[in-house]
Amino acid sequence: TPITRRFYSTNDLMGVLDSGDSAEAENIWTFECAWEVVNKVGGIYTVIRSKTGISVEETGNRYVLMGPYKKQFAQTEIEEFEFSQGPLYDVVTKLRDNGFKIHTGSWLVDGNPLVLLFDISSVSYNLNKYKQELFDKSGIGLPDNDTESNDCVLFGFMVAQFIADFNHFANKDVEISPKIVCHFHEWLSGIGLIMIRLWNINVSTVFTTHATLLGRYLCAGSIDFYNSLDKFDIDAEAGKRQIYHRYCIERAATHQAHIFTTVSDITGIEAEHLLKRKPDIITPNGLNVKKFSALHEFQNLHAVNKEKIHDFVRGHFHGYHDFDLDKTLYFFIAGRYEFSNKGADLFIEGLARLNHMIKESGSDKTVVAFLIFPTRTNSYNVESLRGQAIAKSLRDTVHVVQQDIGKRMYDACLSGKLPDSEELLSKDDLVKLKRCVFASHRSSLPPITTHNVVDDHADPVLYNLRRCQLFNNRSDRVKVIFHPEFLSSSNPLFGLDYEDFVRGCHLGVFPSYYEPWGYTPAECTVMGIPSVTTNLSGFGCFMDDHVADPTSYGIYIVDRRFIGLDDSISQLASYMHDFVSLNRRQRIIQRNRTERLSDLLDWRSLATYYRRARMLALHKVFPELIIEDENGVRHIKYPRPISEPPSPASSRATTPAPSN
Ligand code: U2F
Ligand code: UDP
Ligand code: G6P
Repeated sequence: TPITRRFYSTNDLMGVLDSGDSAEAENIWTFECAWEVVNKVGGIYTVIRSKTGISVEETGNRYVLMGPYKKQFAQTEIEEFEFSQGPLYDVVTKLRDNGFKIHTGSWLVDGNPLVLLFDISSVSYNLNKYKQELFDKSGIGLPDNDTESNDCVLFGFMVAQFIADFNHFANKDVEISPKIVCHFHEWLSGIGLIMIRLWNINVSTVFTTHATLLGRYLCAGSIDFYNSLDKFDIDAEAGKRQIYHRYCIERAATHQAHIFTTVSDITGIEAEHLLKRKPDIITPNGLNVKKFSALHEFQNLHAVNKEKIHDFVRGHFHGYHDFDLDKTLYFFIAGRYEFSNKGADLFIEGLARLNHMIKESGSDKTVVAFLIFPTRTNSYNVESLRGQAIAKSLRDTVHVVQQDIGKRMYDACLSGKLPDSEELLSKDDLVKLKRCVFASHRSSLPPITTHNVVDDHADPVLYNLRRCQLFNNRSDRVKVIFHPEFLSSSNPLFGLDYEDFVRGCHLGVFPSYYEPWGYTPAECTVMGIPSVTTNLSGFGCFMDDHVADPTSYGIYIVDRRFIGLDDSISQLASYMHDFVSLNRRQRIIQRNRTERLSDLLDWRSLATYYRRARMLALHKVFPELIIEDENGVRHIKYPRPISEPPSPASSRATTPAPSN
């Protein structure tokens, strides 16, 4: 089935396919500001970091990232240096003279973008003054006890002051006056945008939300969110949750921005109702596919990493290991621990039904399902560590015995005889092996979690696994393992990074209820691992829009919008069952197809929407960038091309080629 690319109509993108054009020639400066620049918190960090390569390619050395100074990240992630001349140098010097601490340099990621990190502690003595000004000019009052919001005020004022001064210095003694566009992400950076607008600084602004504050809070409760979107008493709901002031910042930034964007249509609808502005454009999240691309190697990588997961499973299920690893499939769910927002409730119910379905069908397959959500624990539990230790000791013993046998065979052959198979295994060896087999007997079932979870009885995953009676019994065809910690290669059980773990699995299952985008299924896709998503996730809707038959590409989209919960669970269970029914050859073919969708998720295709957002914002403030053709049709004037023509690689960058 051909991949359709409805998004990429030429008309839609008129004026923005300016790959390789020179921001320098038009004196266009792009500033991108987020609380998560060089500050790993959540998904926005992934957005900014994965995009740097293409952003620098597009805007050259006139692309500057702005974030808060966080020592632990800055020390390792940036190379500090001072600007030598030009408006950036002028502003930094002036602001430092006024007491601002600003770290400058480049981020050690693709493209090495220029970065400004603001040390908010250097202006903390101004907090009350800033808050008073914010209140006087916008009516937004912030309580004293919300440290996060107070930090945003300090950060926002520093950023706004920087941009105001930059606009001044960049305009001095230049032939072509500068056109500055500032892109802000999330409410946390919103004050910067609000102040720029309140001070009437002549720059273009873009604001992107990656979720709405209220949406996240409301969904975390048990509410029929999407059917009630138009009915919420927004102010009251925000007030009840003590986030009214944060909500005001988010809403003010949304309305003050020249161009407002969200990461998906579904979050766009949410924003329309909760923030009262329809996004001007949707800016979907991409990935740096180069980082993940393993050419045809990805199939081999799957096999290699699966072997490592096998090792873990051998240890974990020792004594109960009576299923065939060659007929075992690994499913997983992973992410921030928002139990129902991330759809862990659906997954567990779906697994219980799948267990029943596999038993009924008499299939010889086994599914091992991993649930990876960080929560509070008191380290690994003894049973899990013991399991791995037993498996290791058995492996070591077998290795020694194997060497002994080899030596005996060699000696026998040297003396001109064929070895006697009866004598190859000595009594000593037998004793060693018997000891291992005996040690691996266990009286309890293989544990359903690898850690001692704090408040074990109240933990939603454990509670629901028990409620659904998923206990890793021998008769269960679906086994479960809750790993309440993110994975890393120093993990004593798996010894695998998250990326390698994903590669070794067969299916990622992400049946989210609230998911503005959802990087986890997107990451699976570019690694060639099929995944389940929903029509309530930005990623799921995007795939549904762009791919003619997502299922055939290994993207299973569960309907959580138009059918009831029970039907959604049945649909999920039957998708998983369909997947279990595939044979190896079919799985390999499906992985190949999944991986083929990578281009769709590459920033090389999707950065186009960011550029369009910036261009639209620029045109609102700098109409001279718009030209009229002989028929009176208004076009966006492309910046002039840079001196060298773009190479084929970079022209592919932002001109999505038709797929057929
Ligand atoms: C959206 O995801 P975000 O990651 O931006 O979601 P937030 O709630 O804004 O930020 C993540 C929160 O989770 C916390 C962290 C933040 O408060 O302190 N956290 C944590 O406590 N421990 C961790 O290991 C990681 C995070 C959106 F929901 C996604 O669908 C989008 O894909 C994403 C990018 O657009 O934005
Ligand atoms: N992730 C990780 N280690 C893990 C599990 C997940 O680093 O063990 C990462 C994953 O690669 C993804 C992010 O966590 O980039 C989750 O992003 P997503 O957009 O799915 O959700 P968000 O947390 O942004 O709402
Ligand atoms: C990859 C490898 C094959 C292997 C297969 C296993 O395709 O290249 O050598 O047989 O994975 O696939 P499975 O879906 O059974 O893990």
